[in-house]
Amino acid sequence: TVLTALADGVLTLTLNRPDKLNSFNKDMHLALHAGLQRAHDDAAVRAVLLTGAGRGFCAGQDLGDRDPRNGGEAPDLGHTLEAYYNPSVRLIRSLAKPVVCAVNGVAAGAGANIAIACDIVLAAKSAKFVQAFAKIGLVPDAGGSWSLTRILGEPRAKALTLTAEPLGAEKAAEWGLIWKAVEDAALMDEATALAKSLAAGPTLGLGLTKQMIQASAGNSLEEQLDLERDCQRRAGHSADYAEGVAAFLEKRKPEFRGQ
Ligand code: LHQ
Repeated sequence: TVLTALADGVLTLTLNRPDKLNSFNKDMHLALHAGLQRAHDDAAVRAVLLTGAGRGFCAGQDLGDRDPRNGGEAPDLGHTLEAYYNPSVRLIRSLAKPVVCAVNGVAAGAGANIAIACDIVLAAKSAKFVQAFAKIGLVPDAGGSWSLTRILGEPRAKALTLTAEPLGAEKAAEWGLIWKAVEDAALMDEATALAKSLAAGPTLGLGLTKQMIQASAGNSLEEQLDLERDCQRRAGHSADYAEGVAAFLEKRKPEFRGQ
């Protein structure tokens, strides 16, 4: 349900239930957790590329998987979030390595919000982001109520989630929700090249940079200045810093080893 491939330091995770627009069932959740956990544990992984197989990126929860019309006790969706969606968001945000997301087609419900949780999001121009929850009587999840509000502000976050109106990739880029909208045919090449170049970067410093930017939302300027001091101290002791400066002075390309 998730294809995994490691090349050039990039762990590519491809959501792979294309006939269901890569909507989540339990297997796909567990496979995504395993892939992201590997990215945490394996030093050979220096960047992650998340994408979807077929014409969609991810349509959120597989609505056929736990059809409430089937009777029995209503499933506890709070448990579904705690056991399956929240760990994915936490694994992406806490990973001290860059996560690139290539949104190859529609991203709906939790699928949209998992994309937005990634560090750099590229989307095919034909892709759409749909906060589909209101259409089925649910509320935004997978961190969407937090990230949409922080990125877009209340007016746009509320309009998107209350109306479930699709947001096209180009508008999403214009609004700053994603990094770039690219021609459909160029998406995978561009996203792979970006992930590769990040994987060849100073991984320790990139990981600290990611954590600092994420921490800033809850910090005062004073706290953030302290955090910058502490992180710069760590980066300043890294082999990649020594290499970066040496390469600059020797007018050559640095060879970062991620340490
Ligand atoms: C699907 C799905 C899908 C199954 C398309 N499931 N088959 C958390 C906690 C626990 C439970 C509940 O949820 C959550 C978080 C959530 O993510 S809630 C939001 C769940 N997602 C949605 O409500 C989105 C539902 N899908 C759609 O609105 C549309 O399919 C979108 C806008 C994604 C794409 O529209 P189209 O491009 O027109 O494609 P389509 O609707 O024709 O879908 C293609 C096929 O994929 C189709 O199957 P079929 O056999 O007819 O070809 C759909 O039934 C299937 N599919 N989404 N979530």
